Amino acid sequence: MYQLHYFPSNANAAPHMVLEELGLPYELVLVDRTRNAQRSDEYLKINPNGRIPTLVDRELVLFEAAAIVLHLVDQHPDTGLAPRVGTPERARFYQWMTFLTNSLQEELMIWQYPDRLTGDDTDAGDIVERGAEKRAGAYLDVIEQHLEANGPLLLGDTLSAADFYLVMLARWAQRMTNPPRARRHIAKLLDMVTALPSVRRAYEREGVTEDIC
Ligand SMILES: N[C@@H](CCC(=O)N[C@@H](CS)C(=O)NCC(=O)O)C(=O)O
Repeated sequence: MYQLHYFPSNANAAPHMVLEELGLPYELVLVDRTRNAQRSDEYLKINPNGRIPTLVDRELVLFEAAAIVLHLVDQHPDTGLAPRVGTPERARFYQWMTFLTNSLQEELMIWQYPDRLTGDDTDAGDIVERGAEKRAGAYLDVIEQHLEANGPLLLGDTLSAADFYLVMLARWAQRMTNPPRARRHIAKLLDMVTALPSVRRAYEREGVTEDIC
């Protein structure tokens, strides 16, 4: 039985959708951010960054949402949420996973929490509007162009864990001036993926019932 340490709609959402889609047995453990539980001594023992999520898989304790997603799909290679290792399709899967987690996710973190960069006494407005939001928007445009040419999903007609990752990030980005959903092909992907029972169940179990993305 897997244990996923989570807080509603945090970076646990994509691993959670994968657990649901694969039909794996798991237990959710709330890390109560309203009480700063992510910085408690107990939690820091399993995630020294004080960040959510963490997956416990028997002796294996794993942080970083993307690593958790990759571990889950690797453990269940026949379920089709990632192409076979060594194929060009697998390489593209790595490309999109890395782009989402390394580029888009990081930019959205700066957009959401600019004060963490500036400190208290600097106006964070410029960082958000001219910096992070603009760069995140450019990354979303790259995804949109790719989907227009090669969609409807990131790997064409084949659902992969990378699509779940995009759904998670799109929810975070809903308040952008030009949010992900404003792009036609991304909106289509979001509609397709959020219609899946696994995605609905994952968000419902986290207590998220509205505006999935
Ligand atoms: N790169 C990490 C980022 C995780 C992350 O920043 N999680 C946020 C919630 S989405 C968090 O734990 N924030 C709590 C904090 O910063 O104190 C991952 O993907 O797992």
